Formats: sequence, structure tokens, C-alpha cells
Amino acid sequence: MKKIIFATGNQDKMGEIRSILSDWEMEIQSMREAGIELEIVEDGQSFEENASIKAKAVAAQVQEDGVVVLADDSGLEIDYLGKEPGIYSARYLGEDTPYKIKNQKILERMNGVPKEKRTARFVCAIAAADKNGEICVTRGTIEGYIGWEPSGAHGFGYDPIFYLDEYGCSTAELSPELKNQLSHRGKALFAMRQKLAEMAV
Ligand code: ITT
Repeated sequence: MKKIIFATGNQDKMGEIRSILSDWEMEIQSMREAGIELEIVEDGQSFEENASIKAKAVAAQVQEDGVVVLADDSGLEIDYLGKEPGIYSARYLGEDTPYKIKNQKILERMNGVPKEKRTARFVCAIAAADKNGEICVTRGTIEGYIGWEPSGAHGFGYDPIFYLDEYGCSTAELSPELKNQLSHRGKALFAMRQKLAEMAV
């Protein structure tokens, strides 16, 4: 393997991915940097399926040998809401709706719900593919709960309302370095690096 292309159009994710993989001596390009523009229909029924759909769609556009395409499909599962928004996290209330509004709506739906029923987790599936198809998929999760108000300015998306018991704050209040060490994305990418090394890809 001589290069990784990341099949994401989400700049916040891409920033975290670059930082998580910063010690890897490997060329890492975003889809846009690789000159690939694609509208991908994410119609899978799980994080793993959607990650695989994205990785395979982009890998099918790559001609060069030695290139592995990785894709991240992630989201927030809230137990009290039947695991919503789950795989629909980006589309919840509409793709272009600001997260301030999405987060407010979730807090409203959780109004009056006691702490023990506010459990939630971020999930991240990372899929790897090359031009011959899927290579493997990994998953990482981080357990937490939905707080009572948004807090913190780091991170993105649902970070301001997702709190960690061990730290007593939201993941938007953690330093980016600490979030990346603990996060669903950090864990899934770590597992993916190990798998690719074991498989000698
Ligand atoms: P790509 O498909 O182009 O990668 P996307 O934003 O559409 O970008 P997903 O379908 O995987 O990506 O949706 C992930 C959503 O889950 C993301 O937009 C956030 O709303 C949420 N999410 C995932 N990881 C998160 C994190 O670390 N912090 C906060 N929210 C997160």
C-alpha cells in the first residue's frame, strides 16, 4: 500500500482522521484532493454497510495500484430514542439543518428523562476497499449520555450534547487530542491500521 484516499466529504471528520493518523508514514488524501467527486447513496442498513458502500464506490474510481480507500460511517445512538438518530445522524432533521437546532431538538425530546435513561454512544465503522472490492471493516464506540444543555466549542455535530461520565463534560469540551484518543473514530482507525498491517495490505 502506498497511499490512502479517504472517502469523505465531511471536513470535520477529515480533520480528526488526519490528526489521529498523523504518526503514520503514509500519504493520506481526501476524496477531493484525489480529484474524485461522487454523490454516493448511503442506503445500507448499518454503519458497516454504509462505510463499505462509500469505500467501494470511491475505490471503483481509482486506477492506480497500491491505493487503499477508507471510508468512515458514524453516528450517535440514543437508547431512549430507540437508537435514533443512528445511521441517519447526518440526515436527522435535514442534512443542512444547523447542529445547534438538531441538538436542541434532541434535548427537547429528552426533556424529563432521568440520567440513567439518557445513555448513548457514538459509533464509527471504517471500511477499506481497493479496486477489487472490500478488504475489511472495523468498528469503534464510545459510551456516554445525553446531557441537559449543549456545552463546549471543540469537535463538531452532536459533540456539545454527548457527555462522558469519567470526565464530567461533553466531548466538545475535551481537547481535540483527548477526544481523538478516546473516540469511536480513534478506536476504529486504530483497529483498521492493525488489520491492514496483519493482512500485509
Ligand atoms: P461522509 O459520508 O461524506 O463521510 P457525513 O457527514 O455524511 O460525511 P456520516 O453519514 O457518517 O457522514 O454521518 C456522520 C454524522 O454523525 C455526522 O455528520 C455527525 O452528525 C455525527 N457524528 C459522527 N461522528 C461524530 C463525532 O465525532 N462528533 C459529533 N458528531 C458525530
